[in-house]
Amino acid sequence: MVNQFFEALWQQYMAITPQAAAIHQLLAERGEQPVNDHVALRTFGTDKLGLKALIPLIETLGYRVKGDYEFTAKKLTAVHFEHQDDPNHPKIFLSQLIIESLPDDLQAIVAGLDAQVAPEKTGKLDFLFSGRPWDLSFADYIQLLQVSEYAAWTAAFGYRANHFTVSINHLLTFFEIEMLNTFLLDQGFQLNESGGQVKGTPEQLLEQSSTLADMVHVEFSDTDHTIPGCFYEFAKRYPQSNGRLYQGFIAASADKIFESTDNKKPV
Ligand code: OOG
Ligand code: NI
Repeated sequence: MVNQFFEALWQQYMAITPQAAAIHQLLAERGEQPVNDHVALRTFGTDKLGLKALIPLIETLGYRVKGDYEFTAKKLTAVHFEHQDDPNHPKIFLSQLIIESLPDDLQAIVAGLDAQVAPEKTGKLDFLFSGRPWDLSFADYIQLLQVSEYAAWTAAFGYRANHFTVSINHLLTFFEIEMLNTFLLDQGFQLNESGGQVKGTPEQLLEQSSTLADMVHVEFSDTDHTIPGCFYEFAKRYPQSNGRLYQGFIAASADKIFESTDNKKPV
């Protein structure tokens, strides 16, 4: 069931993220078999769609919440999950936008999206890879974008992984994150430079980098546009004093990873 869940998310992600297949291919040519460290999903913090509503879905897979995070400037909160029986299953990072912190006009847009979701839909696991469950106009997308890039992305793409993450610990031919970054840049991929190419330090037990999101053609209810979609992340974890690799996330780094979808202007 867990594997099927990640396979569904992966197929959905690959369909709009050509760089993911390209990076996989390049790694495979070096004899690598990438292992996924985690995926991240986004949502609106309403009663129907917020963390409280979605956490139980992920728990049905045997996952448990292991950490919570707050991003004050971006008006987000988040949790991360680890699998209770099998630590080799990828972790899941789930964040939500605090709706009450938005200006009234944007709260009204989000309420309009939320109202389009039948309550019974959010009770099933496949909701998490169902894509966008509402109609959205480009005008509303732009209005959200002016205040919260996260709100605009979530409105446009809905329920899907916004990134998968290559575990550098499992790579055979890359040891340092800088080495992988150089390889990706040489191959023509663009990296998220917010907070520097490498986010986090060995002392924090987690180093991360990410590409900039691929641009995706999206059908809005009024006109079609091409906007930033999903990206790829790379993570290297370090052992804790008990010898086990650190499994959490670093809020200051995550804050910058969010900006991997804030790269290019819609066209
Ligand atoms: C999640 C950003 C945080 C990480 O690895 O720190 C994250 C997002 O962009 O939705 O994935
Ligand atoms: Ni991530």
